[in-house]
Amino acid sequence: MVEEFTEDELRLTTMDLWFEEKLEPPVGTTFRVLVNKTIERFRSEYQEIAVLETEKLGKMLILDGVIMLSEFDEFAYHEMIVHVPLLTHPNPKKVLVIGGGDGGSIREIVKHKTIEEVHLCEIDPAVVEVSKKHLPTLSSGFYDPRVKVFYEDGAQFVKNKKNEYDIIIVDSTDPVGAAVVLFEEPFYRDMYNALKFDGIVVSQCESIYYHQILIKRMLEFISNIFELTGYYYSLVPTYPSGTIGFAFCSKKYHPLKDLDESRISELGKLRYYNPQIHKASFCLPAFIKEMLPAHLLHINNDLEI
Ligand code: SPD
Repeated sequence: MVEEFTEDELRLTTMDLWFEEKLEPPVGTTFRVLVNKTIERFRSEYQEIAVLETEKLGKMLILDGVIMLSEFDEFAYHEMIVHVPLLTHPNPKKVLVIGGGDGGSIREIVKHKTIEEVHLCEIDPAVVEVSKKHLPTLSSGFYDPRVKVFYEDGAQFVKNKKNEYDIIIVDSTDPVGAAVVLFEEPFYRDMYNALKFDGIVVSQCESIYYHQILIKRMLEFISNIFELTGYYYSLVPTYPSGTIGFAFCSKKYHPLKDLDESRISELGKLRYYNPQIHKASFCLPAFIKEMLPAHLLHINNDLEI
């Protein structure tokens, strides 16, 4: 928390705000929202962090000018990145989250009664601090006694872990700067080794509209490492293109065949996830199935609904 912004810079964000997120050149996307108040804006050791109070979308967390979440639709991201793998695994006890310093994924994980231990490895302590201070609906899970937070580089953290986790969730930013390694093959090999014999990784894997090259490259190396691979997505309007997807990487369990619907009742009221959306989220549009060879999508190819 070192760099303060001038009055002029702050004024820019107090009336209304246009975000322009740079995607694969030459595409950018612009998102407009009326901002009532800039609650925080500062530069941490790793990035510029902003928390805004908006007119229609609740509070928003912005890292380096990229929307991480809005209170309006974050449930559609966090419920899907968490409950799809946790209800596929028959008995998830120990989960690691890489990134996810806002706490949204942790909040969903601790709803599961089977969970004994949750590790969160976040590189930037300032994200956790800001969330605890200003985003209580996301950060509530940090106070659960099963949760332990590590402030380390996620890629280095998993290198030292062997046969330890039932599930790893990669709740990352986009592949820029320190997060680039989280989209590379060595990290997935290390996560494979950090999992128990029947473990699952689910990772943030961008937009089927804007990131097809990235998705194809990742599924190619993931399918050489994991026994079962697939791709599913959620609808999150404040992200570019309104969708965001996840790579499902599993040693044993299949999200369409091993889903345990009986445990959903223990999660309380959810806003996006249900068993139908769990299965339907693996249905891919024709243009994506054409772009991704069938052998990269073991899971999606087994879809029968
Ligand atoms: N394009 C932004 C993607 C951000 C995904 N991660 C968000 C973190 C929320 N816990």
